[in-house]
Amino acid sequence: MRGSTAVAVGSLLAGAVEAQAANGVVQWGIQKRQPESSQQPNRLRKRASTYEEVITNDQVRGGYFATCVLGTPGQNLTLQLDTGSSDIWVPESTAQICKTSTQNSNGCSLGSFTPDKSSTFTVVGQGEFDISYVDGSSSKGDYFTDVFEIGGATLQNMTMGLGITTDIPYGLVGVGYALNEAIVGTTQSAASTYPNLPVNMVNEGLINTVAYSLWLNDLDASTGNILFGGIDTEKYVGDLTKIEIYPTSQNLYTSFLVAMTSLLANSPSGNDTLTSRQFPIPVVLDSGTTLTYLPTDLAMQAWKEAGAVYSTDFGAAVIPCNMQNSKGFFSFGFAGPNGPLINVTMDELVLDLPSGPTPTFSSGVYKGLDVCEFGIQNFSSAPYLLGDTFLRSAYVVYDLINNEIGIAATDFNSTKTNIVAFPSSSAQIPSATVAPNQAQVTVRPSATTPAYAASAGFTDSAATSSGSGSGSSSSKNAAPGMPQAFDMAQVVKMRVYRAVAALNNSSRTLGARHGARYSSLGACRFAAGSASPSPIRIGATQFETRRHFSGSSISRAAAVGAAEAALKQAKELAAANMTPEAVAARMSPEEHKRLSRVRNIGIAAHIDSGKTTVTERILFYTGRVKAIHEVRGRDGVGAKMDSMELERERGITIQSAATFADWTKKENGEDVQYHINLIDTPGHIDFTIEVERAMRVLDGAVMVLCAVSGVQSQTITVDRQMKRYNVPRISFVNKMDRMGANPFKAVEQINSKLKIPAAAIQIPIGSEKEFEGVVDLIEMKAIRNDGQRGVNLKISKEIPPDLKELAEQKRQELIEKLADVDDEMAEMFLDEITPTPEQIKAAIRRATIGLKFTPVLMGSALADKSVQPMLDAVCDYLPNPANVPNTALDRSRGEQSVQLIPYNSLPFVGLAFKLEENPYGQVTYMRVYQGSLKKGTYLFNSRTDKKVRIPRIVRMHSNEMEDVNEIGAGEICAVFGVECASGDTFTDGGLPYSMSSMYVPDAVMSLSIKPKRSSDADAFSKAMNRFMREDPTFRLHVDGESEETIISGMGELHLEIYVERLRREYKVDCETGQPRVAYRETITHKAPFDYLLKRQSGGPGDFARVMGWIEPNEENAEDNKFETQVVGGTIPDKFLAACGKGFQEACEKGPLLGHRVIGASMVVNDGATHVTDSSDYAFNLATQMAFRKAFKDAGGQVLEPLMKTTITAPAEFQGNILMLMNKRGTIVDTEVGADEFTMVADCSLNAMFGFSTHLRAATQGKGEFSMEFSHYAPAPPHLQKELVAKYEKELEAKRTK
Ligand SMILES: Nc1nc2c(ncn2[C@@H]2O[C@H](COP(=O)(O)OP(=O)(O)OP(=O)(O)O)[C@@H](O)[C@H]2O)c(=O)[nH]1
Ligand SMILES: [Mg+2]
Repeated sequence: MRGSTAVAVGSLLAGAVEAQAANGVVQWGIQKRQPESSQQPNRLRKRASTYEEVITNDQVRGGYFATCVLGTPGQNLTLQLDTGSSDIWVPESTAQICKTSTQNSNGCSLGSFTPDKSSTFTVVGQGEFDISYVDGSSSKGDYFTDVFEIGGATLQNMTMGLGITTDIPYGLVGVGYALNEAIVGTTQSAASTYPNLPVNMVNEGLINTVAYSLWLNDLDASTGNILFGGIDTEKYVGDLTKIEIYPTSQNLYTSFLVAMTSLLANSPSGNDTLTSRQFPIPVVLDSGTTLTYLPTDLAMQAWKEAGAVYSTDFGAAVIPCNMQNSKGFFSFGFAGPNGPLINVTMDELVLDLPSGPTPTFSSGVYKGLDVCEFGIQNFSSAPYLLGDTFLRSAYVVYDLINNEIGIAATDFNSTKTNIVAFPSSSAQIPSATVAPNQAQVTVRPSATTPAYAASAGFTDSAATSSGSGSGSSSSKNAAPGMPQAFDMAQVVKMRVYRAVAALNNSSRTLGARHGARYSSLGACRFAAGSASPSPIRIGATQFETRRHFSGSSISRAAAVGAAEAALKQAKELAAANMTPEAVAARMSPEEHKRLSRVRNIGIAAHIDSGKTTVTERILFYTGRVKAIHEVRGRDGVGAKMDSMELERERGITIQSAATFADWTKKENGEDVQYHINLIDTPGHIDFTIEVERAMRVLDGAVMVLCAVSGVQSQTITVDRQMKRYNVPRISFVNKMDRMGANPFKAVEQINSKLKIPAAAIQIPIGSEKEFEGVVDLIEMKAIRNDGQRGVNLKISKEIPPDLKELAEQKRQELIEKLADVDDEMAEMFLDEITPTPEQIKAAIRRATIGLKFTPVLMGSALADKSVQPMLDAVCDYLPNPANVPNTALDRSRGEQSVQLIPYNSLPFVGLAFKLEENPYGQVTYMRVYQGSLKKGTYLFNSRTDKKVRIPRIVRMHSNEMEDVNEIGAGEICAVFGVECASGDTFTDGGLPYSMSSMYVPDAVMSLSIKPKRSSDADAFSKAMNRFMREDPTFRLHVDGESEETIISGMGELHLEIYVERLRREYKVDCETGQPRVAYRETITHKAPFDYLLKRQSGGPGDFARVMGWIEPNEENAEDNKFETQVVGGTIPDKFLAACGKGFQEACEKGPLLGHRVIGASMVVNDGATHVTDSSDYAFNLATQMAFRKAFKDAGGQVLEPLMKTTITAPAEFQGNILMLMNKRGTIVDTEVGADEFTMVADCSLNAMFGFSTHLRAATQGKGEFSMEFSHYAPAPPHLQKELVAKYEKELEAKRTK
C-alpha cells in the first residue's frame, strides 16, 4: 500500500498550518481523520438493532479536517471541510455534546469555541443560526462575527454560526454554493445569504475570484489541501478539463452537480464498458461523503467486476482486503464523448474498517479473508455522489462564478508546487481546456451488457498476493454464508451528504443549462430569489451583501425577518403537511372502506384515439347503458358521452362529459364493488381547457394511445397536463385490431418521449384482425373475450405456446423497470428473488401513485376486446381519494397551505370546476374534497363570500342525471342553482379556505362577429354570456375603435363551434369577419426617455415629467415589468404608483398595432412635479406618452404566434405536404412509419388560415393536422410593415371621420 512518501502540507494535529496568502491565493492544509474513538462505533459494525442509531452521519465516516484560529486571542479549532454546505459554524464549549464527548469538560476534542474569551466576539443574530443537513444532523444557536484565521489569511469580520445545541461534536467549514447556507427559506423568495468564506476572501482582497482547488492525497496519506483563488499545476497530471456544473430545475446553483457519462472497468485481463439506464448520471462531487454512490444497476456491475459482494450484515458492498493489490481500476468519464476520464485504482477503493478487530469472511470462497468495505456503493435515486473514494483520484477546481469545475487526474503525493492564481474576478480556470462534447452529455456510452472481461484481472492479482488460493472467478458470486437481503434504509443512513436540507429536494436536469451565464460583472448567482429590490453585484473586489449582521443595519432586520418568516412557515407547513399515508393511518374503518372503493378518473388522449369508444364499453360492461352505440355509428344514435348534436355529427368530442359506474371485481375469490366517477375529455387541442379542468380535479387518469400511432402530438399535451396536476395514470393501447398495431412501440415511446418509466403488463394474443385478447404478465394467464359484445371473459392458465418466451421476456422487463423505480422491487431484484403477483401488483400501485411509473395495458374497444382488464387496473393501480394529497390555501393564515382530508365528518370544502347550462337550468360540477354535501344545506362561495342554498344534487350521466340526497367526501357531483364562476371554492362557511384554480391558456385567434338580424341582439348576448361563463378560454370584447364585437379563442374550430352553437341552440345567425391573429408587440433594445407633460388651460393644469428608460424584460419575455429607482424624492411615491398604472395601460394597447405589449421593462428614475398642477392623472398620462414615444427608439416590433403543427397522412402524400409546408413554416421533425408519416413544423398562425382545405386537396382527404400554440416570434418584416401601415390607415380614417 502506498503512503510512506506522504507529505502533509499542513497537519492540524500538530497545530501547524502552512499558509500562503500572497499573490491572490490562500492555501490551507487538511488532513483526513477520524474523531476520537470513544465516539467512534465501527463504521461497518454488525447491524444489530442496538447499534443502529449511531450510523447516522460522518462522525462515523471520517472526513477531511483542518485547523483554523478563531477570536482574539486566537482559539485553535479543527473543522471539517464540506463542499455540500456553505456555513462556517463551531460548537460552543458548553454545548452538551462537547461535555459528553470527553471525560473532562474542556469542550469538544477537536476544539470548540469559548466566546467569553474573545474580545472581538459579537453576536449578530441571536437564536438565528439553525442548520439541518440532509443526513439528519443539525446545529442551532446564534450568528456571530469574529476574527477568523485560516491558512495564514485573516478575515476580520467573518459571520459564523455558534452551535449551542448540536449533535455534531466538531465544527464545519462549508465551501459550497452560498445557497446551501443555513438560513435559506423553503420558498426561494425568502432565501437570503451572506458572504461565506470564499466570498469573504474576495471581499477582503485576499483572492480574486470565488474559486478554489482541492487536492486530496491518497488513502493512506490522507492529507491534502484546499487552495482558494488558484490552482496548483503540480498537483495533477495530464490536462485540466473544464466541465459544466448544472443548476436545479429552478435554475439555482446549489451543489457541484456534473454529468457522469461513462464508467469503464480495466484490468490486465480485459476491459468492460459498464452500462446504466441512468446515463448521463447526475453526480454531486462532495468531499463531505466518504464513499461513492452510483445507481444500483451500475454499482452492481462494478461489484461484479471487482469481486465485491453485498452483505446484509454490514448493509453495504464488501470486499476482501487483499483486493487492495488488484491491478484493476475503474475509469470515470464526464461531460460526454471524449470528456475527461479519471482512473480510480483499487487501492483507493478498498477501505479498512476504522477501528476494532477486522472481521473475516466466515464461509464461501473468501472464507478466512479480512473484510473491507468497497468504495463504490449503490443508491436508488439521483443525485448520486462521488465522495472521497473518487475525489482522491481527481484534482478538482471549483469555479463558483462561471459554474464550472476543472478536473484532472491527481498527482498522488506530489511534493512540488506551482501555484497559478485566478487573475481577476470571474476569470476562467487557468490552464484548463473545455471538454469537447459537453453538449452531447445525453449520448450514452455504446455498450451492451458487460462481458465482465475485466473481472478475472481484478481477482487474479488479489489471489496471487493473498496466497490463500481463494479469489477464483467464482468469487463474483456472493460469498456463501452471507445473507443477501438488501436493506435500503440502512444504505440511506450510511450516505452522508452535507447539503443543507431545505434545498436538497430541488430536482436537477442535465443536458440543457437554463438561462444566461452571468457576465463578468453580472449579478451574483448566490443571490437567491427576488426578496431584495436591488440585485447583488460583484464589483471589482467588493461584494455588496443582502444580509448584514451589524447591529445598525436596517436591511438586516428585514432580511432576518424574512428568513424567520420563511423558517416559521416551513415548520408550520411541515406540521400541516399530513401525507396521504398519515391521513390513511388515522382514518376510521368505515371511511377507509368507503374511500378505498372510490376512483375518480379521467380519460385523456390524442384526438380520435378512441376515448369515447372506450368509455362506451366501460358504461356497457358496468351495466350503465344497455346497448353499445358507436361514435358516428351506422345506427345514427351515437356514443353516450358525445351527447351534443354537433359532436355526433362530426364524430369528435367537444365538451367533456361526466358519468359514473359501479364495477364489480373479483378479489381473492370475492366480488368487490368499486364506484368509478369518470370524465371523458375531448382530444382536439382547441378544447384543451376541458382536459385541463378534468385533470385539476381527478385523482387518476387512463391515457389512451393508438396502437398504430403510439405517442402523438396531443398525447404530449395531455401528458403535460397530467404532470401539471400530478395525476397518476395507467396507459391503454387501443386499436389493437388495426393494421400495423404495435403496443411495444407505444411502450417505448412513453419511456422515451414522455419520459415516464413504463412497461407492458400484458402482451397481445394475435394481432390486427386476429387480435383475440391478452396474456396478463403478472398472473401469467390468457384473457379472451367471449359472448355477445365480449361481456364474458375466458381466463386460462394456458398461455399459447408461441407466446411463452415473449411473455417471460416482457415479464422480466416489467420487473426490471419496477426495480428501477421502487425500492422494494430493487431489493428483490438484487437478491434475485422472483416477486409474487401480489408483490408485483403492490409495486405497480406504489410506483404509479408515486408518479414514477405507468403500467401499459392493451386492447381494442371497437372490437370489444380486453377492456375489462383495464377496468380492473383502474381499481388496482389508480389512487383512491385518500391516496393523493389535496391542499387548500388558508386565507386567515397568509394563504398557508392546508391539507384537505376526505372525511365525511369534517367541514365541507369543494371546488366548482365546470359550469354548464342544460334545459333544467344552470349546472355546476363540483369535486367534494372534504366533508359531505347534503341537499338543502347552505354553502359559502369563498371568492364572493355569498351564501347559497343547494336545492338539488345530481350525479351526471352524460346529458342525463340522477338525483341524490347526499354526496360523500372525495366524490364528484353536480349541483343546481349555484351562481358562480368556474374555479370557485365552496365551504360550509366555517373554513376560510380557497383552492388554487386551473391553468387557462391564452387565446391565439379572434374573429369579429355580429348577429345578422338586429332583433337577435338579446339572444346573442345571452348566449355569449353563457359561453364565456362555461369556457374560460372563450373571450369576448368590444373593440373601442371599430366598435366591433370580437370573440377570441384557441383556434379556428373552437370559434367555429361557438358560431354554430349560436345558430343551433339560440337560432341566431351571425356574420363573421376574417379570423385574426392575436399579435403582440415588444421592444428589442434599451432606449431612454425624458417626457414632460405640461398643459395649461384656464384653471389647474397638468404637469408631470418622467425620466428613465425602457428595455426588454430579460426575466420573462411574456411579462412586463415596472420599476422605480427614484432618489431624493423627485417624484413622490403616490405619483410613482400612477406611473406604474400608466405603464400597464400603455402595454394593453401597443403603439404599433394596438395589440398587447409583452416582454417590456420600464424604469423611472427621475422626474419633476409642480406644486399645484401635478396629479395621478398627469403622471399616468405622462408615463403612457413617454412609453409610446420611447417604444420606437427601443426597436419596437410585431410578434406573431407560432404554432406547433403536426400533420399525419399516408406516406404517398409526403411530397405534396412538403410543398404545402414550405411556404408556411419550418419543419422541425419528420417521422416516417410503415404506411403513415408525421411531420411537425413551427408555422406562423397567419399562414395557416384555410389550411384544412389545402390539406384535404393535397391528401385526398386522408391527411390530418393539429395545431397548438408554441411561442411568439417576430413577424416577417414585410408583414410587420403591412400591418402597421394598415393600422395607421384605420386610425387616420377614424380621425378624419
Ligand atoms: N379500429 C379501431 N377503431 C377504433 C377503436 N376505438 C375507436 N375506434 C374508432 O376511432 C374513431 C375515434 O373514436 P372516438 O372514440 O370518437 O375517439 P376519441 O378519442 O373519443 O375522439 P375525440 O374525443 O374526438 O378526441 C372512431 O371512428 C372509432 O370507431 C378500436 O379499438 N379499433
Ligand atoms: Mg371522444
